[in-house]
Amino acid sequence: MNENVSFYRDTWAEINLDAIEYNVKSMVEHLGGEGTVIAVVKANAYGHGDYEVACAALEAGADMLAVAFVDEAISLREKGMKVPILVLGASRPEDVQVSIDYDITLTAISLEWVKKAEQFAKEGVLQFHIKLDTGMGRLGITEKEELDELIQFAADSSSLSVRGIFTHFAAADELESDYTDCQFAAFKKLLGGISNKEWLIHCANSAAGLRFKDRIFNTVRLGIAMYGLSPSKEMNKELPYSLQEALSLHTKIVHVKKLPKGGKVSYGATYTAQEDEWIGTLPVGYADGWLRQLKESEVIAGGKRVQIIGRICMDQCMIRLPEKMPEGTKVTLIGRQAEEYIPIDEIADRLETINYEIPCILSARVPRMFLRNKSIMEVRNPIIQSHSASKG
Ligand code: PMH
Repeated sequence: MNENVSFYRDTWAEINLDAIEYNVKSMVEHLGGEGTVIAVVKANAYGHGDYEVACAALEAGADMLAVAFVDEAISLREKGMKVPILVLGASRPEDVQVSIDYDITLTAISLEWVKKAEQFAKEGVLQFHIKLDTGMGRLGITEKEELDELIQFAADSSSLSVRGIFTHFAAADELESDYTDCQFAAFKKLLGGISNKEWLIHCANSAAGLRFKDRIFNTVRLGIAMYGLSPSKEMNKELPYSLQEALSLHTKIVHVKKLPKGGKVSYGATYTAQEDEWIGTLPVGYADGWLRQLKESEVIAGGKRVQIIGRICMDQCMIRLPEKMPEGTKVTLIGRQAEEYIPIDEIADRLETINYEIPCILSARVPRMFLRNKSIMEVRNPIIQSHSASKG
């Protein structure tokens, strides 16, 4: 490991910032002037690393960021982020003043919320976008009357400023569904009569941005496709440009031993060697997000696919080696090694979930290494609070 790198274990995630840039640029080019890009970097940029991903996305042409919670927006501001940040989730009206202080744009989910928010805006002006619920059934206004009253209330207030209006699609990644058409129609109907040219009007997530570029209004809220993952498996067949997966996960064999025929491995002693076998121990386990259901899944060691055997422990798991391999051999759990490739979708399939969940569940204990031009630009290791730049 590079001696400047600030972590002290042999498990790390690599985030290829060139891939993030490529994915954002591709969307910007795909839209071709039809709209701009808001980079969705909530949940620590879907587990990738919020600040570094945000910088790469902005360099590639995104002009705004979106997160889920005020804490996430403050965290970005504290790291020096200056561009507009939209909080997509429902914020507490009590947190309006801190949001004004940090120049954070909130989401108004109802007239009642706006009235309460105004009471907490003691100094300065709260900027917000209005959320419309057109069929997601999660947050937002459904009735035109409430929307009109909200807009009037904000116009009459010196401490409130509407900056945009948006909705969210529930099924834009489903090729056979016409649900998005219904949501588009409901959105347009609610927008009817709104003519404020300064507002950002937006509805598209990655799936809608990729599929319906002529119907995105002003901007796309780009999440999963920025990380190089397809919004759904079926969309893989119809992508307007190829995506580059940004995250890979690696570890190293820390111990190698010969297990005699009949020998057992891990908790419950559930694995029995069928013959004399070489076993490698990896310093990665379920506390890192490498969940127990991944038992018997494959990883790449020495360029070959090998199998995890026995139960995955909190901090470690074991693999069966085709032959003796040296301790320190690099093992890839997600990504490419030699001719082999384990995409995030493969892990998602194993866990019977969607690709979104996989990078999100990699815990803070896994250091994130940020790469540009294949060399290390920075390492983030929250558990020892280091945020130091180190040139690789
Ligand atoms: N806008 C909102 C309001 C979102 O909640 C999300 C993702 C996005 C945009 C980006 O979507 P994309 O990643 O499909 O491009 N939200 C979620 C969610 O709540 N669960 O999974 C993804």
